[in-house]
Amino acid sequence: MLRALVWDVDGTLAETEHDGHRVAFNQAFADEGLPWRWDEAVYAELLAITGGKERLRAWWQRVDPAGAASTGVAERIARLHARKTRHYLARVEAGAVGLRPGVRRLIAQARAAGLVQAIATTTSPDNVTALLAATLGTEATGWFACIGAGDVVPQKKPAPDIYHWVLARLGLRADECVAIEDSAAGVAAAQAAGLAVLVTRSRYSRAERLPPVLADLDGLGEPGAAMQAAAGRVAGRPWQGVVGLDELRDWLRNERRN
Ligand code: XBP
Ligand code: MG
Repeated sequence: MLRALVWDVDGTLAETEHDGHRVAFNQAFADEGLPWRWDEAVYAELLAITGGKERLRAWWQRVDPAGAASTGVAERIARLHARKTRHYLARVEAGAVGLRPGVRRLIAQARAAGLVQAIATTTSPDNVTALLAATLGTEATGWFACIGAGDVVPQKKPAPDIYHWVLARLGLRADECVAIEDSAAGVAAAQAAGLAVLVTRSRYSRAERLPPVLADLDGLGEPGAAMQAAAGRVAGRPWQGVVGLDELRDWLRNERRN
């Protein structure tokens, strides 16, 4: 039985990487007088390393291996990342990052149906609460039974740690939950913890190779006058439509039958 939806944040709730994180990293570099600038192509590559501090360290090792090995680097990265977080929060609070189509609808539908909802993300906790408040209202944080974010676990996605952490807090089994993710790292983390995964590919993950998943779509879709169908593959077959709880339950039933 489907009891819970576990949402990823970056790329899934919103196009945060494009609208928020990349810009904020570049603003932090400029503040610190660093000659670094991450364009979209470089950033797409760097997204393979999840977590902002981890991404900064990997970049530093690539462009300045000696500097990256010097003393005080961890503090420098922490300071740079704190700056980046301030810029990111300012962008989110200014309304620069909106929810992807269908996210508001599916969260509301799950709430109305009494499903548990939770968050499993590598991004910093403040980024999550700010995004929820700016897009869904300040009360929205309370709609999630548990928010697993950032450094609460030692290993970020693709490791399953954050999903294990969330499942333990929810007191649910993996087969009672569906994860909603946008990227290969997120899919790997959720599947390694035993969850079925609905993929809504984001701007940066459109061309990623993914293992078989519950559904591999380009979004959730939106019904109504401005109908926006999601498209992709379900059980290996082309699918088009709007993702709601009925669809999710059908797909889970079929997957378990096969
Ligand atoms: C998202 C990330 C995050 C953000 C930055 O991965 O990798 O690190 O890019 O956030 P996922 P912080 O969607 O798989 O969780 O700078 O706060 O770490
Ligand atoms: Mg993501």
